[in-house]
Amino acid sequence: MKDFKGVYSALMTPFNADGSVDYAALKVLANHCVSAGLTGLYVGGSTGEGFLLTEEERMEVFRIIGKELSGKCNLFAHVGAISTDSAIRMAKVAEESGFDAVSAVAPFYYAFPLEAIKTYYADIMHATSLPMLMYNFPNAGGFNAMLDVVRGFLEDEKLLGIKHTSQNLFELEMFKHLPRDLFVFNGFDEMLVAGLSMGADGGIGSTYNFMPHIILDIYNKFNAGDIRGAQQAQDKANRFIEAMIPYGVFQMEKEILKNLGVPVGECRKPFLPLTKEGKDKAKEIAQALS
Ligand code: MN9
Repeated sequence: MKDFKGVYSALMTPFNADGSVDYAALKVLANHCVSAGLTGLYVGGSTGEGFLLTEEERMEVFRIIGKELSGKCNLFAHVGAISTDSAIRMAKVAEESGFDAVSAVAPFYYAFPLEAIKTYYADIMHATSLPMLMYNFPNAGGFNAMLDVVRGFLEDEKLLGIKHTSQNLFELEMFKHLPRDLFVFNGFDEMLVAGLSMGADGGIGSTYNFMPHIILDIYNKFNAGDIRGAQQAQDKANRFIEAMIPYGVFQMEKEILKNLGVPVGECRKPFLPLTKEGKDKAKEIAQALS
């Protein structure tokens, strides 16, 4: 099994002014993340506005990223959907495009029972040759029992690990200490040092798009045993994140990238456009970063 340890940007999806996906900017942003030294990309997830794209757009994003970067960095394709068949169609495109693994949130909206959710994962995992990184994000889908799902797949070679987007770091540690070595990634950027210290193998995050150097600093210092240094780098990252939250994290990330010379357009509706104060704050953050 390939070593997936490391730090991955939850890649944003750039849009043109008319609202269509800007595939040219997508390539630029992906290369910007990889050339900064990140381990790879997590494509089409929450940050990628995956649920605001059509299935065909999600597939096209995989094709373009695969063609551009397959074999050059680690690539995760988020194929999660309410419909198992839709997730499988996207997983097949991710496989054809050269991705290393698929990932999926639990199906949401209908409050499916645990057995249905386990079957959803089994169906996706066995539809392609790619391993599965289960995406645990209880705040978004309301599903709180990913540990029970994972326990049902401990014998299954296709289970790769978990993307843990939750403040519950006791649970992160429990994923890490199952009787099977799984890759566990920290999902809330503002808690990366804490996640690493509870055993995470790395992180996947949205702010990695615009501050990869600070994230790498946290990760490298932590791994070198410089915990104080890692905390200081985390503190630096967190002052930016704290300033962004009131205006909308994704809208701010896109505006910061624009100010850094990597234009990616705005977020898709129903995300609101950034206010004037948000734009000013984004400019300030970009200046502080350059
Ligand atoms: O993919 C992102 N999760 C969500 C990870 O946006 C739900 C994080 O990177 C957050 O955006 C970030 C700010 O809270 O930690």
